[in-house]
Amino acid sequence: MSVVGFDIGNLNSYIAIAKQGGIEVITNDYSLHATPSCVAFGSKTRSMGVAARQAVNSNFKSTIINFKHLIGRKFSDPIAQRFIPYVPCEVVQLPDDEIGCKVSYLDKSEVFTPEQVFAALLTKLRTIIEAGVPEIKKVSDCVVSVPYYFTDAQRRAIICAIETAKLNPLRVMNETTAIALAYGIYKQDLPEEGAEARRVLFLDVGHSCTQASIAAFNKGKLAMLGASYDLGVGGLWLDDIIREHFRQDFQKRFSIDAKEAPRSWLRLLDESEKVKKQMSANQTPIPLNIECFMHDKDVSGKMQRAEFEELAKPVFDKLRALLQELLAKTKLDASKIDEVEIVGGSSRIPMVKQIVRELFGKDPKTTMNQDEAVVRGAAMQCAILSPAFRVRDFALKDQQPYGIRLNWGADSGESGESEVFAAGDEFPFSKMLTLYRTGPFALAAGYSTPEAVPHTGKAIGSWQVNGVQPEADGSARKVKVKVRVNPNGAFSVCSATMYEVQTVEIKEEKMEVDPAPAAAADGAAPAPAPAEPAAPAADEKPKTTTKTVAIELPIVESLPVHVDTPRFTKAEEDMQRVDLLEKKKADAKNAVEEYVYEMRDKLCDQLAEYITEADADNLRSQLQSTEDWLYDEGEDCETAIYEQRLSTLRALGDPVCERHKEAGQRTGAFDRFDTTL
Ligand code: ATP
Ligand code: MG
Ligand code: K
Repeated sequence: MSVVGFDIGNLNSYIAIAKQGGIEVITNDYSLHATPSCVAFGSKTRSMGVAARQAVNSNFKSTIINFKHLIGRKFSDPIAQRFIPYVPCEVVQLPDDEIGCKVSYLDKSEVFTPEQVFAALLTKLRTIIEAGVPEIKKVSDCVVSVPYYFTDAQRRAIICAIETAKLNPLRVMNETTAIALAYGIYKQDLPEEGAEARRVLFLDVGHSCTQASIAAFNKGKLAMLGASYDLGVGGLWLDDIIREHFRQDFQKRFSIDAKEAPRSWLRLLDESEKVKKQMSANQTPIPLNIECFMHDKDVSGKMQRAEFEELAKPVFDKLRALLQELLAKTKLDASKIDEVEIVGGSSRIPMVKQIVRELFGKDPKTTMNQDEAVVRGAAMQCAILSPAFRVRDFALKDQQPYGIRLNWGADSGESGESEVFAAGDEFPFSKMLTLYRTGPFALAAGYSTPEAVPHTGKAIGSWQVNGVQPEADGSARKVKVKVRVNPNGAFSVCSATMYEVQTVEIKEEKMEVDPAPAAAADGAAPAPAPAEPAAPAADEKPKTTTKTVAIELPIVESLPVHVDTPRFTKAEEDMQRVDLLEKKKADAKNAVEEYVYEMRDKLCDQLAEYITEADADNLRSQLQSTEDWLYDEGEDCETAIYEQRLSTLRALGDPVCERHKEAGQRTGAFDRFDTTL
């Protein structure tokens, strides 16, 4: 059983697992905690994470980064459009305005949706765990975090991606809430229940976005009080500002426009990021040098913190504004905030700390691991939900980012509309709604304040409720509709119940008939035939009464999200098969290579006295020809051919090794014999 948390950042992803001793953030195949959120396709296989990101320059057109905000969005969505220029491969508009990442894979042009790309990255993360954590053979149960402002469509698209990667999402959790949970669960000094809560503001300054939230803590519980965000504040936008500065600088000094060459343009963004990071620790000018940048020209430049802060002022102003917005939203004065904890890679920037000091009159705290706070919270949530773990009780009250309105048309009764959930309402939560209808009807859900939702999809979905019939006299019938925001933050109409009043004969004088629907005596859900008029008995008139029977109505759901999980799953399986075959081949080739080098060394050394000169010459020449072959036609062969090569060499070499080993064992035996004497 796996208890895993994933934080898929726009730049870097993190994995944490729960162990009996606590939460552990694990390292990847390159011994790093951060795995770049990068997926690349190639002519033989695909690669994800570090390998994919390192090879971006040579595989530019088939590499995907910055895709987090493309998931669950339409191509024409302004936010999708804002991120598309930062995706190296071509991003195309598919039918229905869907987004496609066009790459070359297995020497064919292929298009993958952002959900598929996300699934590929998750597949990589799961392999990292399965290959690196001995006690986890197979990852299934997990919690994946998302920005708190993600809409219904985005959350559903993320779930599709998780399922495509054959993982079981115990929950899709808000990043803000994950940070608060990671903060609160181990704190021993939280105010007692009933005492004034400790209010902590968490500021997560990431790569693509910044989120701020306030949570109230008491012993054993936390409640989210509010959150704000800005998709224009983050490391990427700062890198972009630095890059633009160097672009103009290079135009003047080197007469080149870096924007004209996509590879150079991306390289300059990466170099700008390096300069930015160094400026966080130094006030002195930071040099930038790139050899062979464009048109064979070397370029150089420099930047200093003060200059950067001036250029990036618009971004820092937005950071101030989002913090002020949060205080206004929660109606809390800065003095009411007990602590400000800063996390996220960009919280290392001195100006971020300065802004916190300026607004809150105190130093920000950095007691949490800046890079791991989100993933630790996600893994902790998974532990709480998993039957495999006993976690101390900790109650968590999360908030919905948007109000949700439900409306119904005039087709079978009066039309109407109601705000079923308000922004800031607690979730998960269910509510009941009573309608009077004469026939089937449709319900449509959308956001109460569409302008506050950073998504072009303002419709959440529609639900057709069938099976409604009018009362015998043609009047409308009472229908109760249950609506719910589930633990993943997704809305749905989850049930509709019609009530039918039936006349029934009283068989036993004393029997009480409970008219409450939930207590319907027979407990049968399907509609029984309307009670027939009671047949008059021979001597006395039978007594009748009425009872209400609850009838579950069939609902047809239609959502604006077009994710084809079965098709994605099939494609993902096929790609995994190719990856696996390719890996086997690479392993087989490696084995041949290793054997060649190992035997060559040993022949000059420990094996020399166990082989005749002539045999050694023969083996050496076989090793040489195999090595030549590996660099020539053996560069890329079927697995079986490598295996064949290896066994040919082994037929010559292994007996020598065997003789050497036996000799060693003989001496070993004597040694032991000697010491026991
Ligand atoms: P997001 O939260 O937007 O999805 P993410 O979680 O991948 O993205 P983080 O890992 O929190 O983002 O932060 C990455 C950003 O932090 C990058 O832009 C990186 O350049 C920046 N960063 C990391 N270290 C420093 C530093 N020392 N100084 C300035 N910026 C830094
Ligand atoms: Mg992040
Ligand atoms: K548990």
